[in-house]
Amino acid sequence: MRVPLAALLALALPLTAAPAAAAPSPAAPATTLGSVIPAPVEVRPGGPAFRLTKGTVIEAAATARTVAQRLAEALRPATGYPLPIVARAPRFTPVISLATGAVGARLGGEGYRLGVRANEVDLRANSNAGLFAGVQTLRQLLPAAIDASTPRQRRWTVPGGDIVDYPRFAYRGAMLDEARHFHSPDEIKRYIDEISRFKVNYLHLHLADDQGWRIQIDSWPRLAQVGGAPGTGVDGVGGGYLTKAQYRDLVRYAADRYITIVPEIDMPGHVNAAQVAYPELTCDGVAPPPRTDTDVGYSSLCIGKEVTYRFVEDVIRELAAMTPGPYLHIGGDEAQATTPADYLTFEKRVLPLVAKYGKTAYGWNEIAAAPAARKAVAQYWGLDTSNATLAAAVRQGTRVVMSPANLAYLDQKYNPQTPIGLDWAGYIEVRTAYDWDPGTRLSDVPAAAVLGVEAPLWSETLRKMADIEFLAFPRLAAIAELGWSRSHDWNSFRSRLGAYGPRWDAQGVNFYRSTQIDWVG
Ligand code: IFG
Repeated sequence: MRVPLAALLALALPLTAAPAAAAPSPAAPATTLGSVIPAPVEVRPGGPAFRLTKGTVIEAAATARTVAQRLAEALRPATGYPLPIVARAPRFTPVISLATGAVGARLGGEGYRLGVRANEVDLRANSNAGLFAGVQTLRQLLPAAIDASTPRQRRWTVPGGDIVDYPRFAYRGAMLDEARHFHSPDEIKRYIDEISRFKVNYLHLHLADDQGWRIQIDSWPRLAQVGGAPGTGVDGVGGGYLTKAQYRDLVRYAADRYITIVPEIDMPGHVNAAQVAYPELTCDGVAPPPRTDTDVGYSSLCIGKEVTYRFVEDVIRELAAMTPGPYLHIGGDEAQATTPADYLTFEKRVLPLVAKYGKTAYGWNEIAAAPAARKAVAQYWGLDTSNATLAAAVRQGTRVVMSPANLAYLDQKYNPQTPIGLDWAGYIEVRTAYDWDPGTRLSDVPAAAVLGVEAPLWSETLRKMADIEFLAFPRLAAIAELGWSRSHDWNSFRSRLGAYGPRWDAQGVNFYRSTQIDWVG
């Protein structure tokens, strides 16, 4: 029986015209291209959505493989898809392509270009750090359920269009106080995972204080053995310390997420734990009683004794040897038990020791009084909008990281009803944490001298991971936007934050549902 040609052509056409497995047109994407925290520089929505399917591959050159691994780890649990990482995707295969190359000097080392098409997500950057930043954005463009830890049956769409993005400030930090309460390496790693989503790139660890010493130092072994013993946290809980192996593992874990660790040993004040372990570090040679209360400003190294400087140099040397990052933080705050003249003597001898071991000195803004601080970074934690001593040091070359305690201290309560946290700097709701500019906060410090911003989380009232998360989120997201984005719009931020809530729910993050935000879901 002859089949009319027209009938044959009608049969043949669909087989030849359609590309392989053209996906049915996906439902409207669950997110919009601009709903990203921190806000990207340029967002141009348009074109068809990309749909992640079990056939999707991740294409990455060998040099971008570690970032591709991070992406695969992020997408596999909730999708259950294999998402193989390949050097070259087969033709007509839905692909997420990661590649470094010259994508424009204005993007710098952390910027990226993200293009979303029907069958391809194209992520380009000058370096892997930029690709990693782009991956964090891509994660937020997928439905919130992508952060679930077990497979969900749903469409995984990414809205079509283009994003070009790069940071305002080079230093976008978080700080975790390990001394008042010791948080385990796994808790620190979880915090690293969570802050890396907001393109934070420094994690400052406060490793010693009056209550406890939290890092192994071989040349002074009793520091960790005694200062890190059980019962050395506030209220006698939260003892412990990081071995060098654990510290190095954290440095690597953070680096794999493009976060640099900044260790801090606070001196010449906040040293009671060191003096309990080594009484020779006091002026009278008598060990002070261990302290588990939350007073500050009562301890000081003995500025006139040479053993003090052997101790300081040994600690700096060992910290520098296990810290690839550029900064060593030597504290310098609340040295009420050190005379002003002794403080200057101490900083004059100690600040140059940091440089001797190849690092840039970093300290709380009180160090600005010392002439040697002109090559250092000062972390401003004051409540005021000017600081003459810091401004004078800046004129000599000091650079500044902004951590105003009344705006960026995540250990401050949200409001009087907040069950944990402190309130000496005032209540900090989400909008308070968002509505300021790190570049102009200090009227006598020019924006050009500001390296960036950091959100400290002191741990006097923290006991577990849920406490860290409750105080850190959502305000860390606000500070992270101040560090990364040039745009600043509270209504836009509060809307994007409301849409972010389901992601913290999907991750099991114990965030604070501020009444200032319309939380989705
Ligand atoms: N100030 C102290 C911290 C901590 C903090 C709690 C600085 C630089 C109050 N110093 O902040 O040790 O106790 O909010």
